[in-house]
Amino acid sequence: EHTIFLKDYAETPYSVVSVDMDFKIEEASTRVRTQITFEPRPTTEPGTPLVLDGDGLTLSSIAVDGYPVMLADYAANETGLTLAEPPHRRFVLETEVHLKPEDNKKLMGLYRSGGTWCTQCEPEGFRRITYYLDRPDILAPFKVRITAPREVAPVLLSNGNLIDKGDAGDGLHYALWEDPSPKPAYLFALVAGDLGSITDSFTTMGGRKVDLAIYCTHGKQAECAYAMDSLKRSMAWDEKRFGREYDLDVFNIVAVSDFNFGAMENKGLNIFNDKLVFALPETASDANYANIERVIAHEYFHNWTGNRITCRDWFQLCLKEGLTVYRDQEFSSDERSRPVQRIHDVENLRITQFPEDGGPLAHPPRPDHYREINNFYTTTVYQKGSEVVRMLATLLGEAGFRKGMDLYFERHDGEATTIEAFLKVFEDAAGIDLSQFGQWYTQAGTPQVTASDSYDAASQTYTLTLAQNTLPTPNQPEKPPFVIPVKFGLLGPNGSPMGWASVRGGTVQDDLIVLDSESVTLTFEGVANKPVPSLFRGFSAPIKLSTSLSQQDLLFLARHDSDPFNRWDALQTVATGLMARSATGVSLDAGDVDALREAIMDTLANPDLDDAFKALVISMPDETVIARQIGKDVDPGAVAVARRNLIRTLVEPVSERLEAYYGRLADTAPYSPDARQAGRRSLRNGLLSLLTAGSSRGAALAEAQYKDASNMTDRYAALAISVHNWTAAAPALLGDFRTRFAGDPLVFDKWLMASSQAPDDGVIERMSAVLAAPDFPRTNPNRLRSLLGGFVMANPAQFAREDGLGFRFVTEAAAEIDQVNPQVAARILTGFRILPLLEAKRRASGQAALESLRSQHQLSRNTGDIVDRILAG
Ligand code: BAL
Ligand code: ZN
Repeated sequence: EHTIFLKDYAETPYSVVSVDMDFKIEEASTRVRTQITFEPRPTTEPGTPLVLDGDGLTLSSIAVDGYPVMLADYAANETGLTLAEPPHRRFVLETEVHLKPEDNKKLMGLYRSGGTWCTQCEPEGFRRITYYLDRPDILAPFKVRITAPREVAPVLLSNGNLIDKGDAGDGLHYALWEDPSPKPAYLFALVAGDLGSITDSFTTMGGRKVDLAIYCTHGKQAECAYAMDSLKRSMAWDEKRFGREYDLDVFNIVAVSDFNFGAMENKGLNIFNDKLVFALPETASDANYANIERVIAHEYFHNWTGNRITCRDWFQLCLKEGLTVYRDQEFSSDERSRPVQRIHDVENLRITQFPEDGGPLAHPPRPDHYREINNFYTTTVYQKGSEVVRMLATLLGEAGFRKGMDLYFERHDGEATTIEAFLKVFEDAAGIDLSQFGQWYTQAGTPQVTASDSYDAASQTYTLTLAQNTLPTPNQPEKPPFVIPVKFGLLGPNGSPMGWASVRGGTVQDDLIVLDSESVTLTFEGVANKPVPSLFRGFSAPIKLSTSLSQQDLLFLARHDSDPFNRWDALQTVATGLMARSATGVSLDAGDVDALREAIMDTLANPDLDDAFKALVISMPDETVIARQIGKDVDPGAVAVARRNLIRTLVEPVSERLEAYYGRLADTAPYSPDARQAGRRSLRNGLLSLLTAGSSRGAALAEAQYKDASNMTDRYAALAISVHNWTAAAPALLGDFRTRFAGDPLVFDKWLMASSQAPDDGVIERMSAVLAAPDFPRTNPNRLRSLLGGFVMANPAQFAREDGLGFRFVTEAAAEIDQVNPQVAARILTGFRILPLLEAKRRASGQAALESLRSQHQLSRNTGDIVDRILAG
């Protein structure tokens, strides 16, 4: 099948000067008339054909400069439209097509969600609306006229500013939108429907008043307030932190229920998956609030990093995504707690990206080939892409990084550009060479860094050796060394920072070592006592660290390190190590477990630490992280058991103290989603989780909390904990939750998610029944992802059951979904990337399930690509 290579990039022979679109929306179909002004490039030979993209379009009419084109002079098929010999000058191509949005269940292009007409064009949806040069390096100003029945679609929106509107007779009305900034087609958007809204405004630092609106289903307005608040804070933050001001008079957001992505940054008209807009304390959790804030910010920040400066081609996706994730992480850090945000982001990276990077779907943040670009909206492009930007900021320092960013905005505003151009601004701003650093963008795989050290008391020298190694990934057998920034410190015997007189063997600048060769040995002189090293503070690089630190050293760091991230990480490393050992049949030393318990209890008792941080410290390592630590021949069932057993052993002797603490944290103030209150709730729920897993009274506490909860955070936590531990009350609580919130689709997602996490052997049968129910909304991505995505990614013990039932349940469901929405099906199947990690029998049954999916079904390109890569890996 057709593979696209980065090396084949070439400009189109024609550029687009401007685009005028005219949509006539009717119940049954939508007529799209498009006038595109083209111009041959100076180097284009006369007679060069114009080849436009089109996907599933049927051409009704075609004209050039107002004259119909003869049948012999063009060809239209399933993939596009070719004009054999366009004029060798500026000309206008006019085409007309008719679309059936109602039938569009791929949710790419123009479709209907709950009666509302809406669009999703990134990456290649615009070609499902009209014939076009549908690639990100074609930038043009757009004018869009929408005509629709006033009754069904009183709201008519597109990108940019509204310049005209009025009555169009026959019960119709129209709106004319103009977007003056040249943009790629993937940022096009249109919305038409009967929607409610909330409005507000923001005055930019330059004094311009911007009208803000969030549109939603009638009656949902009150649920949009937090999103609006987040938007205004995002706009202010981008001015303050990056000097970036908004550029249009309006900023509109529309919430829709059927959406493939989380949200989309269309110029001036963001379209959101409603789960990332709607929030009320009774139906949304603290995590939902934090996510809404983050994604509202993310899409807003794209206005500069993505829209004004966009990507030359889709290989450069992380130019906008990695950078924008970095920006949203920084925003959340500034709005909430920086250490807590960092820990969350790293946990997420380890749970999602490390498995991708270490498995058959591994690819660099800037890939060099693809079969299906939709399969590259990955955690590697997004989250690892952000880590790469963060390393740049670490290497350059805050001021140096800002200087480079300023140059980026100045030099590339209005362009479609590349990773190379991005790196060049930092090279120019700081006068450094980033060619080796650039390998982070082009090489896949998580580097393993090994640290070993020794201390010589007689000479008071401390020697630290750091070595890096990266295992081969698909198509990349050799991995030259990366540039790895190592933020570090040395701790003295009483836990305070320790200095040194001089250092030999490599460059150390303040608290930063740059590891840019296979290994480096640093000799620190004038070190008075044997230190404990704290390495990769703040997780200064996306690597896996192995050290020779004893459990005692790690727990020492957990108590004393001045870096909160490493305090957390040290404890997690100890817990992960114990669980991994126990899962592979090693019996644990009681003293080791006692020491871990003591460190946890000391952390909980520490008045200097905030609740959100303590909550992270007591949240035990994810099963995926433990499995990765084991590395091969994993039995996920044994991992789950080992995890549960260790928690039980940790909790039993201290359950009364934990329960008392849990009681003291009961909320007193009315609900607010702020970080402090949310932190308190997460600590309380963390304690509940420990108690339920490890004490006889936990199940009853969870049941009581479920019943008494006054907000979704506490109710859902109690439900999820009960299900995860499959307490006696769990089935009844699931039943209650479903009926209590019947009719709220976003809460139904929570129910699906919780249900899919059940550890008991009945879980697959129950999920099959839910999926097979005639009223299950089988075309809605959120519902499918909650049920199947939740199962595949977060219930490894049942997904990877020895009898293969979990695998087959997922492949059979995916085969059906693939007929309707290939993007969703492909995404769910990425869960099979764990196969190489599993013990032989499970691995074989997972492979068999994929083989049979491939041989028995005509798979979409999306799904075929994922299945082929996993089986080849
Ligand atoms: N551009 C697709 C959705 C997002 O990353 O914002
Ligand atoms: Zn994005």
